[in-house]
Amino acid sequence: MDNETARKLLQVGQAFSLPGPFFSYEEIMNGNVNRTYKVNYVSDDGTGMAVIKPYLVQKINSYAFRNPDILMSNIEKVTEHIRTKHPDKVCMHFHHTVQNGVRRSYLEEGDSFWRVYDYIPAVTFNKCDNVRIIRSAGRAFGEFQMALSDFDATQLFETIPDFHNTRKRYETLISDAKADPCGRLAEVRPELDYLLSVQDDACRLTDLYNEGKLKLRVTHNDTKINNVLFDAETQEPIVVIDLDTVMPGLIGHDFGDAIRFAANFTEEDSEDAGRTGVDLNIFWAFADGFLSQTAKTLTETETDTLALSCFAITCELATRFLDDYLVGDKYFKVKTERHNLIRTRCQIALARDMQEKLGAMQAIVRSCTDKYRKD
Ligand code: GN1
Ligand code: MG
Repeated sequence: MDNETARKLLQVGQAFSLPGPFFSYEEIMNGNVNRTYKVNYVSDDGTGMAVIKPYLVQKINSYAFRNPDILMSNIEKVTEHIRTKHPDKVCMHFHHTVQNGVRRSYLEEGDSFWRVYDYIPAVTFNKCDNVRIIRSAGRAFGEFQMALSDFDATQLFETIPDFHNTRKRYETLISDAKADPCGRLAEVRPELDYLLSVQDDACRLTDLYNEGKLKLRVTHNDTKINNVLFDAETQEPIVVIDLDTVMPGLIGHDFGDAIRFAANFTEEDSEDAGRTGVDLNIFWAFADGFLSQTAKTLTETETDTLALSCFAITCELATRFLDDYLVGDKYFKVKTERHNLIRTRCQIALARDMQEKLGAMQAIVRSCTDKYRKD
């Protein structure tokens, strides 16, 4: 295991005083922004018996997250709030290191930074057509939302400013398309034209918020279902992870992003545009789980825009993938040169299908909301 990554992980583990000999690691491929490794140590179980103790070590993408201090401060406050409110539940546990005499939960090295947390044995799902699991994922994100409903949003920093400000995302795309730094614009004209043609609908949530018609809550903002850890045996949710973007936000973005990812017939970077689209069974199951927790707290405008939010967040992500393609793949990890373009096309195919199914999606949201407002 004599390679640069192993040496780096060992060095990070030492800085965080992880006990016992380090013996192996594997990269966890979930996640398009940070790099995540499961590292294995041999440790003493307290009675003198050797046990294998895994940790998660993450290299944070400092192009996306410019300020580790505010990022980790948010996460510590949020996890502390959830731990206090639900002491019986599993919560994320971050390790600390001392750097320049200061105790903190990240290690800074040049322009990159690292953090370490306990590995929680679990399974995750990228694609899943089991409606029971999808309903549980919806419930888990709904519970997460409610766990933070009494959290003082003014304590949180914006880890990525204007993260779900769809208007700003469009402005960035338009200006980068004009500059066309990599000469890729000609190739993406159809995608750009489609996104511009739906701009007002895609930005409706942002506009409603700016007009004071949608409530600011504390939201997760990155609700892919692979951010819910499940118990491998019972298939019940254990904990919601990936708290980097927990910030003040709109509930529709959490609902919409989960649907965008989970209810798509294909993976988010599928080239099979013919198959890409919303699976209404999955949509229904997720909506049912999510609304079982949140329906009673939703305003009328939130309920009315929940289905539209799926379209909005899908278009927003398409603008982000397309923009990243135009500027030369700086933000998202890419496996091939055209990966961001493939992702853009997939999100556009999904958005087109959502336009057709919007009425059905709205009817499902309405019926689940009514159901959970009754009891
Ligand atoms: C990124 O890295 P990951 O998979 O948790 C991105 C999300 C996108 C998602 C698309 C901080 O999430 O906003 O929806 O990729 N996270 C950040 O797969 O930009
Ligand atoms: Mg994430």
